[in-house]
Amino acid sequence: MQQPTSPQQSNSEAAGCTAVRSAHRRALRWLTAIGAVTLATALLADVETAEVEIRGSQFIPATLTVVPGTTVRWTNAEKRTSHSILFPEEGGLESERFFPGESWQRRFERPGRYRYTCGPHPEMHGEVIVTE
Ligand SMILES: [Cu+2]
Repeated sequence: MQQPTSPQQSNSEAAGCTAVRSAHRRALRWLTAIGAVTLATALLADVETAEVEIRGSQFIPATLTVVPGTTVRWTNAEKRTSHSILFPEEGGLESERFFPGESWQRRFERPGRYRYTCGPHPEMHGEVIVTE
């Protein structure tokens, strides 16, 4: 076995330095990837969920326009009144009654106009418009 000569030592120091640099590059790639995933998740969350608040026996906003694939979430922001979401034009599809602080959601896949009301309060009206 030969002892390493001094040029070889210098090579291995250079290799060590390269290893540190590539570790930094790997870490940077990871951070970039994590950042991209976080950003994409935030953007998707914005695109995919739309909120309607129920307050004072009104749907706010009463008309909501969304893109296909959006989930609409209705949240009951009343003090003590329960409500439901009823779609009379779809065979009376209706949510359960939900109470203050609770919510109900439905995903809309197909373009169209979805008028709805509230089971116990037929004077309440709202609509979801799903664009093409
Ligand atoms: Cu109601």
